[in-house]
Amino acid sequence: MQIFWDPRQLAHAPSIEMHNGRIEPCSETPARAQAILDAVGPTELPRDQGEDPILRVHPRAYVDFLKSAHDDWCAAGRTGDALPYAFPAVRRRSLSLDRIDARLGRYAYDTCTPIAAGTWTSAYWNVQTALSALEALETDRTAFALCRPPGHHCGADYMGGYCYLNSAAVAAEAAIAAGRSRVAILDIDYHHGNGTQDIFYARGDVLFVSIHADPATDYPFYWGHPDETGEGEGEGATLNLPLLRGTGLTEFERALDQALDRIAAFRADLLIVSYGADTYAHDPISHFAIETRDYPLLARRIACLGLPTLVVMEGGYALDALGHNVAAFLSGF
Ligand code: OKP
Ligand code: ZN
Repeated sequence: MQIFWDPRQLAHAPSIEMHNGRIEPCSETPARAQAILDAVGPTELPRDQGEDPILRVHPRAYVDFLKSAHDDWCAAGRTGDALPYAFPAVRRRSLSLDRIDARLGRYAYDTCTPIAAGTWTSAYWNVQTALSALEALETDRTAFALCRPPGHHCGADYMGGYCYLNSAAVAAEAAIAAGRSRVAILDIDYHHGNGTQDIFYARGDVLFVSIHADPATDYPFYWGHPDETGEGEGEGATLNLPLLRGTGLTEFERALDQALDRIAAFRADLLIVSYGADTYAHDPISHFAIETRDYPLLARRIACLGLPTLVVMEGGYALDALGHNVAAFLSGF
């Protein structure tokens, strides 16, 4: 299986995030990518397809914000990572404000998502990595995009949950632009992929199915509930399968079978898997009980769909096991 990765994805090296109201070291670090690289073997560089594919998902104003936010933060006399602290939750209207603090709050929904000097560079190459892995499906059945930082929490015009550009969504749109007509996205990160869900919520040609920790107890709380089923043309094209903390292989497989049944019924011509290894039993920020030996079993079930499959990396924070978990998952295809 071809694996795509660009070393410029290491440029994003934030040092802090807010967690439970306290400033803590950021969990989403370059070391994550290094751990995966050490375990999966040789990788290929992506081809640069420019900003056009990104702009099919993310508006120009948001892209420009991401590009300049850290410089604007420094120009305002700040040091370190840029973080938002004020959000337009009340009587939202489209104001165009210059002040960096106002723009950070406008384009974010949480305080876990710092902008450091290399954030744009990494997010940009992380999307190119996904796009090149998608192209590899012209000759191969499966391809892996070692995306980092992750993407599934960010929507069209907001960042959140360590995510800045949504690689799975950009890849889905690129596939449709290249002639695919029905794309299924299966999100099996521990956390609900609220950004991806939001981007395709009203779309009937992109099915979004997610297995994740119940948002009643876990981030991102406000999305990922079973009554979110899509709207308009997209009614019925969103399926959320939340699971309790402590879920292990048996329960996870039961949900996965439900997810795969729905994908088969949708008659997708492409599958994108948003894969998070934070379902791992010993993940430091998550609470499922999947073991390394379980990942090939999950992948094998997914492979049984017989669809061209792009696997995009999302979360996974147990640095000592992350590489083994990713390699184990890929070995099942
Ligand atoms: C991103 B992905 C822990 C804060 C947790 C953010 C979780 C984002 C997960 N210090 N809040 O889905 O793995
Ligand atoms: Zn996650």
